[in-house]
Amino acid sequence: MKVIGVVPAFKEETRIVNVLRAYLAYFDEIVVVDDGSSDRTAEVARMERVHVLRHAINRGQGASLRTGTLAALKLGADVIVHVDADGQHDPKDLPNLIKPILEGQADVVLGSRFLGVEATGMPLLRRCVLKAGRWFNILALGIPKKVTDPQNGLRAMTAEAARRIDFHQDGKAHASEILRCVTRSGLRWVEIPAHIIYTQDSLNKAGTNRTSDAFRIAWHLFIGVFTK
Ligand SMILES: Nc1nc2c(ncn2[C@@H]2O[C@H](COP(=O)(O)OP(=O)(O)OP(=O)(O)O)[C@@H](O)[C@H]2O)c(=O)[nH]1
Ligand SMILES: [Mg+2]
Repeated sequence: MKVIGVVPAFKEETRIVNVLRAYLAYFDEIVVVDDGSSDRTAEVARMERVHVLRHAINRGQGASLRTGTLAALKLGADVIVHVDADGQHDPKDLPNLIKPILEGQADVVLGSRFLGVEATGMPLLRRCVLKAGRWFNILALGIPKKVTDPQNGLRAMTAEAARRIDFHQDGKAHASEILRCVTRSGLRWVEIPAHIIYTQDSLNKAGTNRTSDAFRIAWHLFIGVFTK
């Protein structure tokens, strides 16, 4: 089984090298998608044993994952893993994430920070926004209650599932759109506990971490998914 990691990256020049080095132990190949960063994200990533693709302009995490997933399929992946470039995921969770697929028990495996493992350093406000977001997903999008962490960026899928998951959101609303597709498509899915680490660095990242993100995501879902 060829397992390929897809790593979307936007302005991650100071973080991505260590992150990729840690991931390399778990993946056969890695596709990094530099999302039009103005810093040296692509250059530093290219020095590692990974494929680096680059968007000419910033298109968003969802668009980066779409680009990377298509590339992984072309590279012959049997299993594709979406995982962030900023060091918030714990690479040690990757074997557990991939295992249900390798054992033929699931087509899609979703990481959750709310399944018994305590997130490190998660601010209370972030926890509240994520919990409220979960109810938005349940009530407005019909995502099953069993999904505890709709906004988690850690997921693994078979190549067949990746071909079937048809998502169009370019920004962070892609996570809900993917979930909606997975839970309606007859794909076998499971959530597993996954660590998330919040550091001052991750919380300070420019252009992220705002509660207004949550409203933007809800709006994008409303116009892009809800009304479809
Ligand atoms: N913010 C942001 N991230 C992007 C974009 N394109 C790709 N990414 C990458 O997508 C991943 C997730 O982005 P983050 O901003 O860390 O989002 P998050 O982890 O869901 O939220 P935080 O808990 O606030 O860190 C990271 O690896 C980013 O580098 C983009 O346009 N904006
Ligand atoms: Mg992050």
